[in-house]
Amino acid sequence: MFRSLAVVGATGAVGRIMVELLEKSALQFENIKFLASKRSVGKTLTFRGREYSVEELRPEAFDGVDLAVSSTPDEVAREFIPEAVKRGCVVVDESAAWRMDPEVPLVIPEVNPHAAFRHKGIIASPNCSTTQMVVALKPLHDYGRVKRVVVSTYQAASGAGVGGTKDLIEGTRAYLEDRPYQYTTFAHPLAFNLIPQIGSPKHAGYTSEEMKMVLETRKIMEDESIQICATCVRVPVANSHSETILVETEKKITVEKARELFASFPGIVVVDDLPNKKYPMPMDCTGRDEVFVGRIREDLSSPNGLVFWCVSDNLRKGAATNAVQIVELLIRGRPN
Ligand code: 11C
Repeated sequence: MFRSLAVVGATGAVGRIMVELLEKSALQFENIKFLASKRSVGKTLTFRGREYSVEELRPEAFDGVDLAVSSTPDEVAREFIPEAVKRGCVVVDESAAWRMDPEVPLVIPEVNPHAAFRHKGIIASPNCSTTQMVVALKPLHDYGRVKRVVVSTYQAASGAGVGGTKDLIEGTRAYLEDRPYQYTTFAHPLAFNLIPQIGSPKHAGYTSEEMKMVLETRKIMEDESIQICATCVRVPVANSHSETILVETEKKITVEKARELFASFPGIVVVDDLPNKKYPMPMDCTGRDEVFVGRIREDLSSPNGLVFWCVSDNLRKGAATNAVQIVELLIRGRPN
């Protein structure tokens, strides 16, 4: 039974959306508390008509808390989550700290809900660019078995946090006014530019973000044989990540079949009408909880290849929405 809930990182970009989603949900808790770093202590926030003071994130804050949703930097998650678990709290964690730990399930409720119930105190929510791709791949995999994926991402500034959004806005303004701007979050100007590096160099010339897409996808899909080649690029878009996904399957999937598979999968919206200029775009997907797909077409260069465009709000399904859906799943109970 989960009677009390803590929202960790409640004042951050993802945390605020988690609070908003929890407020709108049907979930009921006897007690709820909002935790954040020392900097935010004393701030107040309103939840279902009541005002709460933000409390400091420290080990004792988890005493008597049954369940927590957490969005913090990785090093904070590494330090505090074991303290929460030690106190009997189950933590749904948005950070990358615990995702690849073999003891920790990595869960997207539409894709691998069963895994959540194998938890030993921590359930991880995937990286935003991984989540939207895996939601889109799942119905194709179930029908035709995915063998290989080539993905290029077009990732929004908000993926790098509030500093990323500020850099994009201030950098754009400075560029238009022909004055210098010192970027604080990005290593290069983002306004009117593209940066083909997200994360740090990780493996064989791939970045940490690209390797997350490879390793997290295999873990969630429970299929180590899926071959994935990812290139992750930061683009001057405020919010919502976009991806071009080329997928090769064992069994051929026609465009009509793919449309049918996508349309009947929970959490996917198909927007695919090229002659009428209709396809998902980051501006239209921001503030939405679903994964949008369009530009669905056969790969003319391989027999069983399918290529499509995929957009999703990285702060929502890529983070807050998925975490709150995991909470709902835990409370609903194991699927049959
Ligand atoms: C970005 N995907 O867009 C990253 C942000 O592992 O949760 C999220 C990093 C993560 O920069």
